[in-house]
Amino acid sequence: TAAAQETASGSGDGDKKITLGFSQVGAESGWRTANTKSIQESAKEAGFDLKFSDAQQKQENQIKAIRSFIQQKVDVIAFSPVVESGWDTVLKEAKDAGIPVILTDRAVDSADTSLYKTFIGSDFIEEGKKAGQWLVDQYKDTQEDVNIVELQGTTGSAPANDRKAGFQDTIASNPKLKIIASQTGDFTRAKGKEVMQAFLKAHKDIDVLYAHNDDMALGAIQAIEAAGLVPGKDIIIISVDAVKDGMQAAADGKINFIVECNPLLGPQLMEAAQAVVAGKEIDARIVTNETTFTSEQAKEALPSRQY
Ligand code: GZL
Repeated sequence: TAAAQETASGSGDGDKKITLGFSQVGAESGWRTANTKSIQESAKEAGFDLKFSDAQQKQENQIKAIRSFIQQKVDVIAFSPVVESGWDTVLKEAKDAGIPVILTDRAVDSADTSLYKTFIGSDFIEEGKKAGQWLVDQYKDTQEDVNIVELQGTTGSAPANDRKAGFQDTIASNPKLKIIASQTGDFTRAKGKEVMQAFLKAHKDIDVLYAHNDDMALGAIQAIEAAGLVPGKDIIIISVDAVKDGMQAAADGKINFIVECNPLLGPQLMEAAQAVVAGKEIDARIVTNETTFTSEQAKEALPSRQY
């Protein structure tokens, strides 16, 4: 592999430059932009040769990129799988080529966990539960039904599946909390706005929006305001990510509660890559640290946010 060859950099002390092939989902959201920046900056700092590919949210492009990394005999492959299923064949090809694979951000549903060394990312079920618990607490004394609409992330993706499951399981403790409509906004502002417009046309009595990411929530806010309603007041909004634009909307009272999803996975990825190339054992699961913000807390935290 590339690590076996002396580096052309003439470093002289024989240390081998690690070549990392990374396949990114796309550039669909503020979260993704921050995640890409973290990976590119961390690779540079670690002195890696980074081969980076953007799949424009298409699984076939990620599979093509992984096959190309195998052809180039990179030392280690990492990727954020756009959807959970359909990876076993290409991951087996990487394993047969003796190239370790690291999952970041999103997980795969392969039964064979020997196909990758570790998964570095958030616990999305936990994120859904945090969102649901805040809503349960807000409405614990309600006598009326609370009508909720949900903007789901990319269909088939781990964050969409798990944020939905975690939220649903948690609000089930109060049967007055009802999800009256749920549809994918594909994690983008444009789609979030479009689907929220449709929700507003179909339902005159929406009390709460649960958006699986800030970009869809921000798109939905445009639709809510265009309908003459006040986001954060007429419709309570819960979102996930806590990227700068989302935190600004929260500080402005347009989003009422944000569950943080930390995109800064670069340093942990480089550390894990170094370890697997050196043949060291690493934890099979590395969970990212993250918290939650009310509007007040968002206002306080905003000045120190990195992304
Ligand atoms: C979550 C990540 C999701 C973000 C979205 O780890 O996969 O994808 O929540 C992004 O903003 O598009």
